[in-house]
Amino acid sequence: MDLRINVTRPSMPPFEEYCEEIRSLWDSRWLTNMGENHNRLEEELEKYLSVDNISLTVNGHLALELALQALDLKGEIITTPFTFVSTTHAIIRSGCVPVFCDINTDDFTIDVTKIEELITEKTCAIMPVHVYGNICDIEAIQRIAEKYGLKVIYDAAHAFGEEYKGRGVLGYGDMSTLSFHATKVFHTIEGGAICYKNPEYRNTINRLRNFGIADELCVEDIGLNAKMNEFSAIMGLCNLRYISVEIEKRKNVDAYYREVLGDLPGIKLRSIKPEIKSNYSFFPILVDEEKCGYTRDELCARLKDNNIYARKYFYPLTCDYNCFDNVLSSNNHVPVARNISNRILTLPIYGDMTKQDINRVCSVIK
Ligand code: T4K
Repeated sequence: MDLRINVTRPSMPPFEEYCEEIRSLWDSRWLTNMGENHNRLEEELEKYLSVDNISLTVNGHLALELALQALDLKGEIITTPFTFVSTTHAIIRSGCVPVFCDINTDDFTIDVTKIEELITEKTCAIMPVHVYGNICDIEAIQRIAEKYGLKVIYDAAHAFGEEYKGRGVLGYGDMSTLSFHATKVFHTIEGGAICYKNPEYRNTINRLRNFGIADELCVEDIGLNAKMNEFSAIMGLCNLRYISVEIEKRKNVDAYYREVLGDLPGIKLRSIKPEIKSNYSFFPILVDEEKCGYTRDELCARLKDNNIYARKYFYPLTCDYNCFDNVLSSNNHVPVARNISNRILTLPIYGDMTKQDINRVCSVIK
């Protein structure tokens, strides 16, 4: 049997480089709670991502929860169910109610033409998701948010380093949250961040991620523990040195997949709009059973038989998970999201993926 190919494979800095960087921790014994490397990573990321403010967190999920808490949101939040369950969890765990909007057929992000009909007097925010690094229609979302006085928090877990019309996407909306999980283009093993324009949020977010502690005698908010530790921060500092190379390698993988799969009947590749600079974090395909003679599930199973682990990101839709049975209304009208979710398959993609690996995946599909 050929070696297993997973949907992704974390990039790693050279072993010696990471070891050399963590050596200082044995002297300083400062391992977490906003250490030197944590603060350095915040500074370097602000520069690399061209964002005004960034606060690191222990993961992407808590970045979402902290963003919602820092903005003190109460009420309904318009979002999409075509996402990782974290987005929906964060809204509900923050005491808000997700209202599901349908998505676009071409880029799987929120369909901005359907947002306004979902707005009620209880709506407080929109939480769109830059799915797979496809960028939402940020200009239309901004117009709607301004018209109705709504906050915008982008779940930008997949959108590290992406640009829209030459500008970093993380500068849009009130806040954008990132995931630095091991499976992401840029990772800190586990980690995440909140990016925001308004510097006034900095104290609140940084206090909230540290139990709400203002000083030794004063706990100002009911916060939590969402601090990134020094080992993770150092992994981030090391990975950041190689991020351009990693994205370039992924671009080549993406291009080769397109070359081999481009004309295959029944397999639709997503297009990346010319105004977007992508990070090539996922390689989704849509399977059209009528044209190719097999279903997405059959293809996924066949790949697995060949030791290739593609993933059905995002199936089921988050609104269909049974943990939400008693929490969410069941009459969500999201036909496009449902159709895409039933046909989507994300193929393996990572910087070190060889042409031989890609040929193996494509030959099963063919
Ligand atoms: N919002 C969105 C839109 C998200 O997609 C995510 C996370 C979040 C919010 C929350 O961010 P975090 O709190 O996670 O930072 C994976 C990731 O764990 C998750 O971060 C990611 N999205 C989601 C799309 O994918 P699973 O449950 O599919 O992970 P798992 O363990 O099945 O791993 C996927 C593949 O990666 C495996 O086939 C093998 C490979 N892998 C995985 C790990 C952990 C490795 O090669 N090495 C590893 O260390 O969720």
